[in-house]
Order: sequence, then structure tokens, then C-alpha cells
Amino acid sequence: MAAEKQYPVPPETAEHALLTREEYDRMYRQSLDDPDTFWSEQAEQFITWFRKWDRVSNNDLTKGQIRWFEGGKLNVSYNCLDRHLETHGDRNAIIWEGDEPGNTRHITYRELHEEVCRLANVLKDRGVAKGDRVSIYMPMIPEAVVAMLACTRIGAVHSIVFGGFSPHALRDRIEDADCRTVITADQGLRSGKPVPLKENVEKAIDGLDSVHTVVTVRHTGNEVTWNPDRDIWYQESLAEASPTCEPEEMDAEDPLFILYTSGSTGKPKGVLHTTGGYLLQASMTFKYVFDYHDGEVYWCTADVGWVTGHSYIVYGPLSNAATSLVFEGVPTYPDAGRFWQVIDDHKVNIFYTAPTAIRSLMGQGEELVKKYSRKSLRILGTVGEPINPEAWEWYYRVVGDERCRIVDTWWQTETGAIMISALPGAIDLKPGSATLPFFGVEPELVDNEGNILDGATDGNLCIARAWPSMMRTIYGDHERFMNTYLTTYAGKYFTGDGARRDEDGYYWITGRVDDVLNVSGHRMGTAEIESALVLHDAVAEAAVVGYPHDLKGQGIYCYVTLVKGVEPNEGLHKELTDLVRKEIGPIAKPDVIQWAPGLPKTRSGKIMRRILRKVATNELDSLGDTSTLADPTVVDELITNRANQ
Ligand code: 6R9
Repeated sequence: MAAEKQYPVPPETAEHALLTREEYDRMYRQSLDDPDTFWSEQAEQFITWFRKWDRVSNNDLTKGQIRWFEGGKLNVSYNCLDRHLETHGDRNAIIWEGDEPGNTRHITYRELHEEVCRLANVLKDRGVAKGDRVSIYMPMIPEAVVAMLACTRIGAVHSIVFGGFSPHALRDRIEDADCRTVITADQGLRSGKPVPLKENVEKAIDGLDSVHTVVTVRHTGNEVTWNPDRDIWYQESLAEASPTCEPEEMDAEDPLFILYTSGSTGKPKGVLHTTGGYLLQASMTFKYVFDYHDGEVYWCTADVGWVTGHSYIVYGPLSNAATSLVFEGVPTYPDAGRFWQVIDDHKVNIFYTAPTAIRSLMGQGEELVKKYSRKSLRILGTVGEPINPEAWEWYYRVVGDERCRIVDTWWQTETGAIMISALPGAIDLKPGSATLPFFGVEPELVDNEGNILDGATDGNLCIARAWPSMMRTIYGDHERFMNTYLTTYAGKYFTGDGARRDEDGYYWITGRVDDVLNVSGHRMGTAEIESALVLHDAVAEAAVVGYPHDLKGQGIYCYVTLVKGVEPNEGLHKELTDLVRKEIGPIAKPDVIQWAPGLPKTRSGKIMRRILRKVATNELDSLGDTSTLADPTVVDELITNRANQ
């Protein structure tokens, strides 16, 4: 095998970085050999506690019991706001860049604190109490951050639903967590086009009488329908509310938020995170992985609707008193130079984005990048999916001018914080590898029988012990939590990802080993898309698989069997595409719909997805054994139909 390209840490980077390789090695060793001492020191350093914990850790993965810092009391909004006021009250907590260039706002820590207190009081006034769930369905505006922090201030549990999700998906999530309050905006804006958020909320809660309050931010100023018993305007109610609100004392293990994510089967799972462990690891990874130095401007391009937005737009940066840039728009509006323009305008030092964005901008050429200086940049991060070495090299060479360190950060909604990543001053880089585990993270590769594989090898990626920001359960379904993550390989957390470990102990994530797709960094269960397709009267059966897609990483390939007597046609194709958009949202829009008179099934009726993946990828020479199929001729039919598409 050709030697992989390596990018060692330059000595001057190591000199100015928070951690060197020696420090990483020492801390990593301590984090595994003496975890309670390690985590207790970190918890003292990163978090302000109202009361110290009685016990650092109390975990038993075989029972699904994960507890950190039991008896400790803290408040997340206090840690993200109040404690910075004396020293950094006038520092920008948020720089907001709207969809239209030039539309910006700056919000200091003092201003953010006041606004959070006001909204917290409004929520209390409407009867929201500690432990209640609040649904947030918002565009990328500062009020989304205010909404999150206001919930944490009073101990309410937020459940953010990505603004690109359909009313149907929103309703499911509101119902599943029994949210009785929804915070939204009149509309969002993306590349000049409005997103009808309030209207979607109306549709989502139609007939759901349990929802007693909808708080709406006036953002674009369009007309919205109004129910005076239920609806209140954000701006008006905040103006009347008191600007002081005592933070609720929360137990370290009190729930902090629920965030829905796709699994390989059934409906989305409400991943539950708790207060102390989550905040500690979000805070600590932010500081060390991005090598954050006091006063720097940091920009993560994710949406707060995803976990990356939770941990690395809000909780990680704000708990460190950083300035976090919140961006409403898209990378290609008004043109594909937008990212670099924003970086120059706001002197961004640390930039964190997704491989799919890098790949799409790479296709637009270097000119648009070179037009801007980008000289403020120091650290570049990626997250969400494996980054192909070509995109990595382009990011490094063109965007970073071969001067910026790249951190490829592997983690999941379930892990709460970054698990495997380089540290800028400590770890040599290899393009395409997430490199080495963060403190306290013990990765293990196992074969399908659960045997631990040593040395350089491929395997199923597990984590051998609990870590503070680990999810605690699936909201309302602990059994599903156990079955999805903890029983496949007893006593370990199973990530659902495959990985390779090389001779240097570096990890290379190879992608999902289950029926979860990763489309432009968004996770989607094939089962969810199939359920949407079969809602159509003309559809008898559907099977969805992923296939390699140049820009999106994976594309959505749907095989659809129509009911007897219905002939495929263009109109039907469009109806099915629209149906998936309506049921789940635009991110789940099928890339290919192939009509399939029959699907390859085993004699026991199980769809052989392996074969469908091969046909989708056009790897027809390696279909493998088809003799166990109930009807092997369906495969020939699929191949012919594919060619005629
Ligand atoms: C943070 C986030 C998690 C899944 C994960 C994996 C993929 C994320 C990655 C990566 C390779 C990286 N993934 N980061 N794969 N390299 N740096 O994305 O959370 O939306 O829950 O997705 O994304 O497959 O299992 P989430």
C-alpha cells in the first residue's frame, strides 16, 4: 500500500497550542487508568457548580445505567452566561449573519443574559416548569439560542426540531415528547426563499389540544394565522417580562434536552442527554479540539436542529465565553464565495463545517475562495460524514492556505460530544482519518460475533466504557435504548459505524454498517423513507438503499413496486418524490426512483438489501450469491430496468 500522506504538527503550532503530544498522551492515559480523578479535575476546571457531586461515576452498561457527578448541582445557562458577565459581559456572545449579506447583529454576553432571563420568565408565566418539554422549531436566528438557554435556565427540557422538517415530522416529535409549548418564528429564510415555520406549526398541532402555548418570533414580518388563547409574540411578551430570573438548581443527572435522530428501524429516537456530564464534555472538547484561545471568533455552520449545533454553536462555545457566529443562510447564496466572505467580514479564527459543503464549493473552483483573504483563519474542522482525501486536501491547501490545522471530528447525536479527533497542537494529520480518541474514550473494533480485534484491522466500532456526555436513554423507551446500542455487543456501546484502525492506532471511519443513510451529513433511516413511499395508494412495496453520490456522500435510491394494474409514469414519479418531501422534509427527497416489478427476497421474505445496493451502485459483477432468493429472476429484471431508466 502506498504510504499515506501525513501532516506533522509544525513546531510553532505545538508551541502555541493548549496541548502538546506529550500532554495528550499523559492525559489520555490518566483518563483511562484513573477516570474518576481525571473527570473530577476536569469538572472542577470547566464547570461552576452550585454544589459539588457525591460520586464521580456510577455506570453499568449491561444495565443501561449511566450516571455522572451524582448529587452535583449546576445550571447550564448560568455556566454559559452569568459567570462570564463580570469579565466578559461586553464581549460578543453571538455574531449573527443573516441570509442576506450585510444583515448582521452583534449580541454581547450581557444582552444575551438579559434576553434569556426575559424569555425564561415568559415561559414560567405560561406555566412551563422544571422537567416540562418544550419544542423549538426555528430558523438560525439568535432567538433560537435564547430559546435553548431559557429552557435550561428554568430546567425545562428542549426538543429542537430542524426547521427543514415537515409538519408531519414535527407533530410526531411534539407528540412523542409530549411538548405543550412550541417556540417558533413567523418564517425562516434560506437563499432568499421563505420557509413557512409558523404555518407548519399550525398544521403540526392541528387538533393537538395539549399544546397550550406557541411563542412566535417576528422575523420576516409576514402575516400569520393567530389563535389568541394559545399564541404569543416573542418580542411583545419579552418587552413586558422582568429581565432577572434566578437559574434553577439542576441535578447533574436531570434531563437537559431531547434530540430526535434516525435509526435503522421504525420511528426516530428521542436521544436524551442530561445536564452535568453533557455540559462538561461539550465544553472541554470545544476548548481542546478547536484549541480555543480566549477572545477568538468561532463559526460552526451547522443548524441548531442537529446535535452539532447544540454542542458546537451553543453549549461548547458559550460555556467557554467564546464568540459564536450564527449563520442563517446557505454556502451558495448569493454566490459560492459566501463562506469566505463571512470569514473575512467577521475575522473568523476557527471554522467548522461539513464535507458535503466542502465538496460542493470545491466544484466551483478556487477563484471564489482566493477572492477573499481568509487570513484570520487558524483552525478548520469537519464533521458529519467521512471526508474523502481529495476534499480534505482542497480544504487544507485552498481554504487554509496550508497554514491551518484540520480537525476531522467523529461523533454522534448519541455521544453528545466529539469522540475521535485530532488536537491541533498534538496530533499529526492523515487526510481522511479522524485520528485518535479524545480523553476518556476507549474505542474498540469487534467482529460480527463480538470478538475484540487487536492491532491494525477493520471492524465494527464500539466504545468500551461510558463517558460523561453519553446519551442516557431513548425518551420513553429504555428497552429500545438497550437493544439499539448496548446489547448487540454486551457491555459496550455500539456506534452503528464501521472503522479501520491503522498501524499508528489512527481511526478511519468507513460509514454506517446498519440501514442508516448519511445524505449530506444528515442521518436518515431507510425505513422512514420506505414508510413514506408506501403511503401512496399506487405503491405495494418499497425498498430504499444508499449509493455513492459525488456531492452528498450518499444519495437516496428507491426501489418501488406498484400495485397490480398500475403502470409507472412521470406523474407518479413526481407524486412519490413530493410525498417523501411532505412526510419527512426536503432533505429526504429521493435521488433515484426505480420501478421494480419485484424485490429480491429470501424464502423467509426478508428483502436482500445487499443486492439492491449492488444494483444501485452498478456493481453487477459482484452481486454475490443469489441462489437463496425466493425468485432469482427478479434480479435480472432489476438490472434490465436499471439500464432502461
Ligand atoms: C455529529 C453528527 C452521526 C453519524 C456517525 C457517522 C457520521 C459523523 C463523522 C462521521 C466519518 C466523521 N459521522 N462525523 N463519519 N467521519 N468525522 O454528525 O451526528 O447526525 O448523529 O450523525 O455521522 O456515521 O455515526 P449525527
